[in-house]
Amino acid sequence: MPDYTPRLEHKFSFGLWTVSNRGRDPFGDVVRPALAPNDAVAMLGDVGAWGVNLHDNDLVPIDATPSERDRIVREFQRACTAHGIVVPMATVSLFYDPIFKDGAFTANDARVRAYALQKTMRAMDLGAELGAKIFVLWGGREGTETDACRRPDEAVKRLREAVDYLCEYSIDRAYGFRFALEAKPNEPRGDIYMATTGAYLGFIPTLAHPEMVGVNPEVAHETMAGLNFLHAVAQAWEAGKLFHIDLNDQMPGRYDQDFRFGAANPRAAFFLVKFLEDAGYDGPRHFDAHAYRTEDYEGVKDFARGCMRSYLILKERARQWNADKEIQALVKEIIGAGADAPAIGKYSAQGRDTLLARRFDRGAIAARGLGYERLDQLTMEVLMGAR
Ligand code: GLT
Ligand code: MN
Ligand code: MN
Repeated sequence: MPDYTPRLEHKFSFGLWTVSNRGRDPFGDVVRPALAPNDAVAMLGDVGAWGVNLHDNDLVPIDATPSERDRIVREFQRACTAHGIVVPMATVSLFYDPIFKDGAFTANDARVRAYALQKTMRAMDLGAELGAKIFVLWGGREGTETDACRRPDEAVKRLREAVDYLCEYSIDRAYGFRFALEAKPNEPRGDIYMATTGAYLGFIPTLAHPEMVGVNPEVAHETMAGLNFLHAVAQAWEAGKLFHIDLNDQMPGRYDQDFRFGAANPRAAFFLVKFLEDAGYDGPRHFDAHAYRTEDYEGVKDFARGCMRSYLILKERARQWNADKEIQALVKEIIGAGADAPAIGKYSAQGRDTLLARRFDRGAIAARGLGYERLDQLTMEVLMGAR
């Protein structure tokens, strides 16, 4: 029987806001009592997680005095040490306080934009103090209900100015942060700028320090946009930009569900885990999800354990898939097709002439069945435990 026990080397992390989620939604109030940050850390230690991530105000109230802040941080550090939990990532809430009702870095009021930068710099101070090396920026309110309010290209310019400024701050303070930008198509705004991971991958090369900035794709967000999450992750990975990842689950076309990892689409989750493991991704496996509103804190633990266990089960299934002789023979056949084709490679006059002179038997090539039905069925049988 494979061992599905989470271990530190798996780098499983949870946002403080995930296990402390109290089940409030737009139609109903909280269903669970408040969970203090230090108790959340104890819970994470108990279920076998490796890390905890946080927004500034998940830990320090927005109106805390400097001495209150320092005491809270000290006690939190003590709790992390006591429960063997690290803080790999920090972020900033630029969406909860009413001041951000028109966005933060892209807001029309210059005071809001300046305050957003100040708040983020302080959140970076906090993250650095806790040992975080990744800083996530999720622009939850960087968007619109009406495009009459600003030109969308102006929003892009403001966002660039803000990220450039924050990179300089990280360099100035020698924090060594890598920024991970997180896309979402909509909710809580009618439309959010930078709706997809692909949009951020296009934005990053326009920054002053593109090497410091990558992405934090989230399963639910790409799925809300009706996209294939794995493809976004793979493109980010190939570009060297997969700095962080938010694992959860989501049915397409619904509100932002943030379900337990693997709960809605285990097939997509399988291909994702297989990709991350095959590629050698060694960053945090962060679960940005929360328990059903039906649960008490025992149910929250079931939720957290379930995220990690499903990841490890899918990892084991991926190993089986890679070791399955019938599957591998099929894959070899598929990938080896057309071995006599002229090599493409780098453009040259000789290669050009060979390619232009080649006659292709279109009919014969097209007539060949590819065997993907069999391959997919075998994949599903591995996934369903029938092999
Ligand atoms: C919020 C959001 C998440 C982001 C978090 C980071 S906060 O819960 O729904 O997707 O990753 O700001
Ligand atoms: Mn997220
Ligand atoms: Mn989400």
